[in-house]
Amino acid sequence: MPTTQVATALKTKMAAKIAARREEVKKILAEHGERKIADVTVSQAYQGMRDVKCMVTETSAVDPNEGIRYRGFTIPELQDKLPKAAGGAQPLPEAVFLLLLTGEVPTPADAEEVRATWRANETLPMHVGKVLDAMPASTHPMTQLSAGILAMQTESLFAERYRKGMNKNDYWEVMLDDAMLLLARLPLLAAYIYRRSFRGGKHILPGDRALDWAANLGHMLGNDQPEFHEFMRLYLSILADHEGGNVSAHATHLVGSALSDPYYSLSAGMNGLAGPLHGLANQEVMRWIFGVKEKLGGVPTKEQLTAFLWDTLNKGQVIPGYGHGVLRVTDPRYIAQQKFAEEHLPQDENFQIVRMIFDVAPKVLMEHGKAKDPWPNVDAQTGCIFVHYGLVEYDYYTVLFGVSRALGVLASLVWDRALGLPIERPKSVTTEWVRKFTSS
Ligand code: CMX
Repeated sequence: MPTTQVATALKTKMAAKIAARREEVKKILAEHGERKIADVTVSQAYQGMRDVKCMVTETSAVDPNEGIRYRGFTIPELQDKLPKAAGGAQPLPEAVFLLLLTGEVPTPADAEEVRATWRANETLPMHVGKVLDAMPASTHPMTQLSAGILAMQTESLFAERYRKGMNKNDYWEVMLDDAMLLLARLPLLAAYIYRRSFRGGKHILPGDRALDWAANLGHMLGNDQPEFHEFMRLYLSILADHEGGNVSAHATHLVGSALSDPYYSLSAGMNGLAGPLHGLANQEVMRWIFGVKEKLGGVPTKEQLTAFLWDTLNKGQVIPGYGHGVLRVTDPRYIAQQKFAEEHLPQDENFQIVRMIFDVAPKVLMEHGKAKDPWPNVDAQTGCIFVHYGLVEYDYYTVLFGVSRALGVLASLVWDRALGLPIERPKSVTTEWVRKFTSS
């Protein structure tokens, strides 16, 4: 079994932060444990628990009018402050992981240590490929991702240590070991899925040991363009975390609360990400655009696009890439990708269409009058950029979303165990109960 000794300095730093936060939480609970932070209405109970403040996630927070902040930092601030690859302008996902874990902007040396650890531990157990190869190549890539992560559970240090008997104070440290190894393996798994599904099983070995995590994944997908590697760094950085209530984060956290190890927990989170109202929307955006182009035999006009949007709504379907459960503005993650596209692929035909959709879709959604947020979310912009770099198989996009999301949800799992958060068990009620309650 590989080791993660290089994470020793990180663990020492984390141990000090965890000790302080444990004390703080203990004090908060002793002094304010009975104070209310939310009341739950009947409609919230029936309608997705929107806005109910009922869990703690340390790594990030979303403001409806501003968007995501990782440990207090906006997306542009992350792009400005986090260490980058040599000659690059985008943050390194390695640095994002450290920031989410520690709350501190890491030094380039810190990010390099994580990069080297991940690259030194990139091995896919033999049986994982066999599990995937037993499935038809046409199996959806997200099914393969979830199954592949689950198949790797045989490697879980947490499960092994728990079975031998582990002090609960040690949970977080072993979670961190597992998270590091899982993240080291994830690009190999993701690339394996892509190459078996869309490139006839012609796999590409990991690249030069000096490559960073995102660039190496780009390489194993089959693209060595530096510009594509830069996009991979951006993409894998900005989708990592979106506070605790989104389906993938919440599912990972919930399953982890039963002390299921990170492999079980992340696999569960990926099943949630595979839903078309969540992460699968990025494939749906491109599928919708290709559908429009196919029907028209080319690029639509604004009027044609407006008609297609209405047609989608009138058929009782959603406009993929638009709307959000929390946000009420254009998603800053959309804007970050738009800026990248403006710089690197301004003339790209699909990018022009995405722009045109941005011009017309919010008006259509406002007129339609249902969506509380008529603005584009993170998934609206991604597909055209992937297509530009030759990644045309849109069914695959959510796998890359998943690789990124793993950074945030695994950092959160470490903190869940560090703070000793218990098994999650909210109370449900029946409609019968609601009827009695509302008639009293
Ligand atoms: N197209 C059509 N209708 C939409 C819509 C859209 N893009 N967004 C919301 N609506 C509708 C909802 O379906 C709902 O209709 P009903 O009242 O008939 O049920 C109504 O507007 C109110 O919904 P809401 O409160 O504004 O939105 P929710 O919090 O319920 O849902 C989301 C949020 C993201 C699921 C929704 O906006 C949607 O389906 N968007 C399209 C799919 C998408 O892009 N998802 C990706 C989100 C980002 C991510 O997680 O990756």
